[in-house]
Amino acid sequence: MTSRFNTVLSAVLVLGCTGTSPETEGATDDTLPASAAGVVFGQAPAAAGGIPSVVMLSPASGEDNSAPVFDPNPMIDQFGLVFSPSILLIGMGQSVTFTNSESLAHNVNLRQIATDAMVLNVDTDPTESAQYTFDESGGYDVRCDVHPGMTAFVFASPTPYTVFANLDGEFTLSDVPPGSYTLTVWSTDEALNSERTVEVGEGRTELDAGPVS
Ligand SMILES: [Cu+2]
Repeated sequence: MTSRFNTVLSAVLVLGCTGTSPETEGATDDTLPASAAGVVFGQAPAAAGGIPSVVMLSPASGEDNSAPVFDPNPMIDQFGLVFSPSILLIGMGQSVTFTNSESLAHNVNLRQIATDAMVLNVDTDPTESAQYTFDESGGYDVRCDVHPGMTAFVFASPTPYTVFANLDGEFTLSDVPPGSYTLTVWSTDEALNSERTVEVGEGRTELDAGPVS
């Protein structure tokens, strides 16, 4: 049994060497990065209720997940009777500061969409601010109870490889290291959510991010 195992192992090693030597020769230019990051693009569902789809790539277990793509100090200001920005992408666990830069009394009413739970409801008088830490991933509606027209949207993602699609559903995500990922698409219309395993290569990779049929 042992000798037969060794024979098989040797054959694999020989095949491995034969298969990799041309690539090794081609990679001798040391000006090239060891692993060129890829660009991922494709078509996700169109916006639902004015909220764009969120496209997330979660690295397979053991992969580095520390790419610093989110604003380290995310803020939403209240000025001119609007929240600005009106949509905000953050990393799960980040704190968002809600500021009020005008001489009107506002309020921040934050609702977690998945649970329909109100997680923050504070008055923000002129020059005051409020803060909330998004320990749970997902989408959140932001409203001002004083001014019903004031709305915003926050998405807290568990992975740095995350982007809002445009209103038509088109998305592009840059600087993604090649490898295996779970592609998750989130929409306020739950019927459009999907999850699938994908491979990201060097260069450009087109991914189908539509509903799984
Ligand atoms: Cu207001």
